[in-house]
Amino acid sequence: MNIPEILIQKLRAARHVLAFTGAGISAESGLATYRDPQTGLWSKFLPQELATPEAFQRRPDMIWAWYASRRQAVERAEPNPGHRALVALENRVPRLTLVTQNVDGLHQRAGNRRVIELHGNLTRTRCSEGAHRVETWPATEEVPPRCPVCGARLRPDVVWFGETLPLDAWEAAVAATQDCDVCMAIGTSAVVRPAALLPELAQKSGALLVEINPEPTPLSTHSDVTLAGKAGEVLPAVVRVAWPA
Ligand code: BJW
Repeated sequence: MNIPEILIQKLRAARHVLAFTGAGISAESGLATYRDPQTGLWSKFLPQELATPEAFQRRPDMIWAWYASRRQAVERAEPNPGHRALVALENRVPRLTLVTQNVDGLHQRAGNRRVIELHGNLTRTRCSEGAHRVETWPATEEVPPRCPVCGARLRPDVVWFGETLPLDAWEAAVAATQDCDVCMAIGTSAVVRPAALLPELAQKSGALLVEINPEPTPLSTHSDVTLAGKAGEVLPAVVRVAWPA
């Protein structure tokens, strides 16, 4: 893999790198992306029937069960070389901000210390009314179980379509776009807003915009560097070339 010299030089000199990740980085851990043809979740299921608050109102039992099966897949999955390369990067640069759209927690399990989750985390549960997180609840036959505090239904702690992103996470992500020297968009189709705006915001603030993805996306035409390949192969190569052992 040819890693352009401009990227190597910018990474070595960077004070602050923003890594913005999507489902593609976890594909090599065996987790389905959303929009890849044939294998993506949204090629098999309709998002409006599974990932909206209205769908949860209509069929809370079905949606709870769907997320329970995805939680099992996430718990069986392991971080891959792409996740681990971002840990190595965090140890090399003065500051790494890792902003993820992923809900699988694999960056944290790989060892990244500070991860900003824009779309929540499906291993966590929260109350559907009060928004407070819930760790445990009394055993019950009811699906979904009820919040032990207020009795409302429990739901996965993820952001569905039409819901707003957690404000603190969004503000921290936008702040990083204004300060970073290099922004790497990794394994995202860059179509879900407002998250997809972040790489362009970073580029407008002067950062070098780098895309890592085997397929073209709306970002590809205006990225400064495009590395067409799998995150689990490209990211370790970038770190290896920038900081040879
Ligand atoms: C590899 C690889 C390998 C493969 N290595 N790469 C403006 C215009 C139009 C619509 C909107 C708009 N503003 C807002 C909207 C509505 C909506 C939206 O964006 N819709 C568009 C899709 C049309 N946005 C929202 O509703 C958001 N909320 C919001 O805007 O609030 C304000 C508001 C409130 C009320 C009314 C109106 C506005 C919320 C978005 C929530 C997204 N939630 C999900 C589900 C999470 C829970 C769950 O998992 O079930 O988040 S959807 C799904 O998409 C998930 C992801 O985080 C997100 C992004 O997907 P991602 O990560 O990019 O994955 P893919 O599959 O799309 O791409 C994978 C990529 O990897 C591909 O490119 C592959 O090539 C690549 N790849 N293998 C590297 N090995």
